[in-house]
Amino acid sequence: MQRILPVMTKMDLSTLSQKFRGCMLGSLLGDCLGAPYEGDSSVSKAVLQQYFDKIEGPPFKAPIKQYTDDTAMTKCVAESLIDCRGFDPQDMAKKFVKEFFASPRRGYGQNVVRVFMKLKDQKCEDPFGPAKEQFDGAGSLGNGGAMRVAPVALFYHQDYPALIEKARKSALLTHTNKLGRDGAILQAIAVYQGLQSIPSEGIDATTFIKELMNKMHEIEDDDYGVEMEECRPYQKQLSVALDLLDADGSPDDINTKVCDLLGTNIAALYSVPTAVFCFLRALRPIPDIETENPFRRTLQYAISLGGDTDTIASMAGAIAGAYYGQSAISESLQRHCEGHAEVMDLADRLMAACNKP
Ligand code: F2R
Ligand code: MG
Ligand code: MG
Repeated sequence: MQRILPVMTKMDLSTLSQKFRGCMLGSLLGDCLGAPYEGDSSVSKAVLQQYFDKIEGPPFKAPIKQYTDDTAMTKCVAESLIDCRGFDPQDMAKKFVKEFFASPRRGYGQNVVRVFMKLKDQKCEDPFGPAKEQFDGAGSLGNGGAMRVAPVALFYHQDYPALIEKARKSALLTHTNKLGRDGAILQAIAVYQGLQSIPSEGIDATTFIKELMNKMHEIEDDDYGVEMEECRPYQKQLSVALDLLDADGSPDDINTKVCDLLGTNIAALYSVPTAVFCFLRALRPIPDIETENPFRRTLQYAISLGGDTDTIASMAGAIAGAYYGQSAISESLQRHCEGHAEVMDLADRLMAACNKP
């Protein structure tokens, strides 16, 4: 495979720490700030502008925005990687179950709850078993594996083959359908690429997507064992994203195409490439989104598309945070999100754990 991005040179620890925190906070903020709009068909850019301005403005004291299943599960993934110094399926499954039964009203996917119940009944003896039975054996194609995968990408950022393998296995605890599982792998690779890239050097959006397509080519061809166009759904969606980044037309027309072609729903295939697109589109100004801050622009744009707003903003936020680092994330936005201090602490412990010999 031809490499487009330079191979990661060793980053100094303070930059890496900023990026770990940025990624975890980005994931949290996208979830908390996007959750109030989840399920809306579209969200007015003017309303969102006010919403973000108020939350970011120092005089405004709003109630804390609650996180949802996206963060509840991301925290479990991070805790498990830290406690076990790597991926341990049984431990991770136990943490999912404990978290769900302690706090079940976090807006979990309707069907994944059945996996937690079965896991609880069998005390996580066979952590991969219950997920295989979902949807009459077809497995879930939802974005639940992707929405929580960021800590895996952080933990294994020095070992790309392990990153892919552990992203796949962590998804299989709940999502065995190829689309659900490969969506998690794509999101993990996008976070990895964000982490590798240096903001002062900039990102070329085309290069970023082509690199993702190259990497997904290996994953998808491996899945199907044949070289067929229709067997590369994620590569196809990424090429749509590439076209949309350069598309001519009014902002409304382009947004309609983004929603129609890339999608904003709960399926991984119609939300993970959308999150990647949001991150890349927000590298430059977007009409009707008034902020100089490209991290905030990423979240505001992702939420404006409507649909699965918490999850798409959370995934886009994780990629953006891994790229820009914590210093790009307004403290006021952070303070308005439930669990921000805890998530930052998890980022620090995750980094310490993965750097231990
Ligand atoms: N559940 C939600 N949002 C619903 C509204 C929440 C509301 N705000 C509230 O508070 O009550 N959001 C969360 O769910 C998504 C992640 O879901 P996950 O973990 O993938 O769950 P699941 O159950 O496996 O799949 C979700 C749905 O996708 C459809 N589906 C999946 N696989 C399918 C298959 N093979 N065939 C047919 N349909 C399939 C089903 O409708 C599943 O219920 C995130 O958005 C998170 O925020
Ligand atoms: Mg959610
Ligand atoms: Mg959601």
